[in-house]
Amino acid sequence: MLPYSGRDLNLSDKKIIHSICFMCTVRCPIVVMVENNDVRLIEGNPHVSGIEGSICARGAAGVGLLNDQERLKKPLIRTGPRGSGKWKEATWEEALDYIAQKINEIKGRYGARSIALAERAHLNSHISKTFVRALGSPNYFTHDSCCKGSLNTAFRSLTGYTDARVGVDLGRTKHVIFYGRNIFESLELKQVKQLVKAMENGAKVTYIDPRVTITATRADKYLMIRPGTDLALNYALMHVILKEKLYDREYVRRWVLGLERLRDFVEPCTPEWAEKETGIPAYEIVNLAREASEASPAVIFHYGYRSSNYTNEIYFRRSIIMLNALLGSIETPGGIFFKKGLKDAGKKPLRKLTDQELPEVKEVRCDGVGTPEFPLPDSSHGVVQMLPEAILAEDPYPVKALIVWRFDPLLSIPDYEKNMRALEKLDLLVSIDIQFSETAWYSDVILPESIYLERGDSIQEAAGLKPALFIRKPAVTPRYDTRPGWEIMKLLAERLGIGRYFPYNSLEELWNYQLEGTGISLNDFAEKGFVEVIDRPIYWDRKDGIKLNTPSGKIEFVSSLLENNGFPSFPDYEPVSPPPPGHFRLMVGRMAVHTHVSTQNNRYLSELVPENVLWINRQEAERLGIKEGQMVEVKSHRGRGLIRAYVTDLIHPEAVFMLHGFGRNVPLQSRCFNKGASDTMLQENISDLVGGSPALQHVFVTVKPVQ
Ligand SMILES: Nc1nc2c(c(=O)[nH]1)N[C@H]1C(S)=C(S)[C@@H](COP(=O)(O)OP(=O)(O)OC[C@H]3O[C@@H](n4cnc5c(=O)[nH]c(N)nc54)[C@H](O)[C@@H]3O)O[C@H]1N2
Ligand SMILES: Nc1nc2c(c(=O)[nH]1)N[C@H]1C(S)=C(S)[C@@H](COP(=O)(O)OP(=O)(O)OC[C@H]3O[C@@H](n4cnc5c(=O)[nH]c(N)nc54)[C@H](O)[C@@H]3O)O[C@H]1N2
Ligand code: SF4
Ligand SMILES: [Mo]
Repeated sequence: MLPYSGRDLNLSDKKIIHSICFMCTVRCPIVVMVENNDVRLIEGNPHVSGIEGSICARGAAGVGLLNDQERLKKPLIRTGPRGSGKWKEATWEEALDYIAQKINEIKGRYGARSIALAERAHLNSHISKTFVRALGSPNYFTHDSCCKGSLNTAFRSLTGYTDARVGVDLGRTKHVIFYGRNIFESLELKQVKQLVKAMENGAKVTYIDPRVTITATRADKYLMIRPGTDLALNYALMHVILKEKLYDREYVRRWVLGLERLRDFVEPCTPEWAEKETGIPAYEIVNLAREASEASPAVIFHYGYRSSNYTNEIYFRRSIIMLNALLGSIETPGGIFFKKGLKDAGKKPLRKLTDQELPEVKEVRCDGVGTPEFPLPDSSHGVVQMLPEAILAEDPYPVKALIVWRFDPLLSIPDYEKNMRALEKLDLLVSIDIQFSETAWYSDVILPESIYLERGDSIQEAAGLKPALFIRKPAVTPRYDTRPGWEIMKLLAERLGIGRYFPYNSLEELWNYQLEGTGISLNDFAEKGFVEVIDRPIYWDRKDGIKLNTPSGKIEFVSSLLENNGFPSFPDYEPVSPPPPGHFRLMVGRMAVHTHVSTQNNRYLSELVPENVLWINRQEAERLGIKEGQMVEVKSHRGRGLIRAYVTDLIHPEAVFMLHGFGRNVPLQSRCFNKGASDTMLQENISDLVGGSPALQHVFVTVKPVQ
């Protein structure tokens, strides 16, 4: 008997396909049950340890995407003004020829550097990177900066590795401290399951957030913090840990550079000082430091996922990683670990198109990353929220063509109005999407990609304690005139004279290209949909074998990356300013049944959560005469929105909160059109200029009842 819960489905012509979910980027392994070329059920891959059949609501709702009449069905070329919704249906040849001709014109006039591509990093990113390099442009962008750019830089400044190289061993932890890492709503399925297991085994959870989230309600200890003051809390925790000698002296002596500088720096940061800043009682701070150290080294100060809240984000994220280092929890079971790839398991890594010899691109990036003014953000991702600024200012040069692939910059870069002005300056805007994103709606050409259930993608090398390979396979044939992205890129490249960098003619050829020399073949995926390359976790020896990638070979509290580029390792603490009278800080986030800006029009998910609401503290609401469920106007100096109030005691009085992704303007997305308000319309495009993330929660708003 098959171990699938769908086994009892009475399917004639039954097929079970192992694949990878793409309702969000977490990429959980799934099985898709197919009957007569239609998807009947999707569930988690039961063979994968830590997943064991689980799927989240969004993963199951992938079924709703497949036969959706509001999907993109054919290539479209715009015929009316931007946003007028006037399109001409085109063949693939017409649409691709049109784009190639425009790109060639723009290249001739402004140079290859004026062509940019922005995408949500995905399994085919080695293909899009190759495309941009082969064209001769430096301007390849991912979403990374908007999500976790400052965390990436923080990790590089301490360990020499990006955050992508790091994981948390929640399953074996004894105590985990989350700072607004709302793990039970902003999901990573495997991690949620690991955490639940650890909690059943007695692990403690401390949750810190100005808002009582679902994760807060599951925690052993919830601490309501004043928005934007977590750094003060961490400095006080370090103060207590150092003063009471709670740190792991042997580990710190071997692996940490700069303890004395830290000690001097946090000396004045007493728990009483932090209490005034954060609103968390001093005794709670002392207790937390002591309890965390009792659990060490199986303790995790969770460094977060989205790290794009405030302008000092890099220093906050650094402080979290330093707390782990002080308690010796880096590279240990139940703590934080460095992910190992195929190479660490003694195998040859997957081959990427970017391994080819590609033309060297010497131009500076249009976002300034890599120049002395903006040296630290990761140039392999760029800083995408600087793109609208660069387009508008034509500084350092004009950017005239933008291709977006699986990314919606209009909604995912703060300040909608400014983004719109930037897009209007482009001579060519192309969206590769599966539905009318907000950006697609204003594009010149829309290329419809087949959805993940209809297509395969490049094989995934999943690094971890036990590296493994996963594969996304088509489960059904495409419903409409759509194509997979890897094919779209190749077809476009051929028209631009760079086809030779895409040496595949089919999905199988692409897969075999990747697998070459690894000793692994496509057949190895047949039974379970993945290939394990090792059966035991790989840890580096904590006594002497941690391969840190910093110049000193240590965890650099005093950071050569920062200081060699003119930034301090320990800048003076600057308090975030409280909102001016009559204003609130606008906080944003996600919840369990929606993905960013992708799922608001999904037929099942839009039924579950059709709009967003504005969380507002009860006393503040009463003062403003706002009643539960009433429509309110939220206004910032950048824009406004109308939304229903959710009046509650469960949020700090300085803040209001809304889900990201609502307040949509595309009429052809009828299930979410005009529902709720958009955070992007209210936010200001301000960044952490050291780490690279936008400060999405920098903005203050007013709230008033409507009518
Ligand atoms: N204002 C504001 N901005 C934010 C955030 C916020 O909270 N507020 N959050 C930030 C964070 S953490 C992140 S990660 C980013 C995410 O930013 P985005 O990547 O822009 O958001 P997503 O919703 O993940 O996906 C964007 C687009 O991908 C399309 N898509 C989905 N599946 C496919 C597919 O298979 N193929 C193709 N071609 N397209 C597909 C969707 O239809 C959607 O239009 O946004 C960041 N920006
Ligand atoms: N269901 C679902 N799951 C997802 C995603 C999704 O779209 N949907 N997206 C994935 C992605 S790309 C990301 S980046 C992650 C995001 O995962 P998280 O970073 O865990 O989640 P967010 O929803 O962005 O929520 C941020 C939380 O921070 C709190 N917060 C705001 N200000 C402060 C502050 O000053 N201090 C503290 N301590 N807390 C504060 C907010 O109240 C909110 O609860 O989720 C991932 N998982
Ligand atoms: S968390 Fe949910 S939506 Fe995201 S990949 Fe996993 S099952 Fe799919
Ligand atoms: Mo994210």
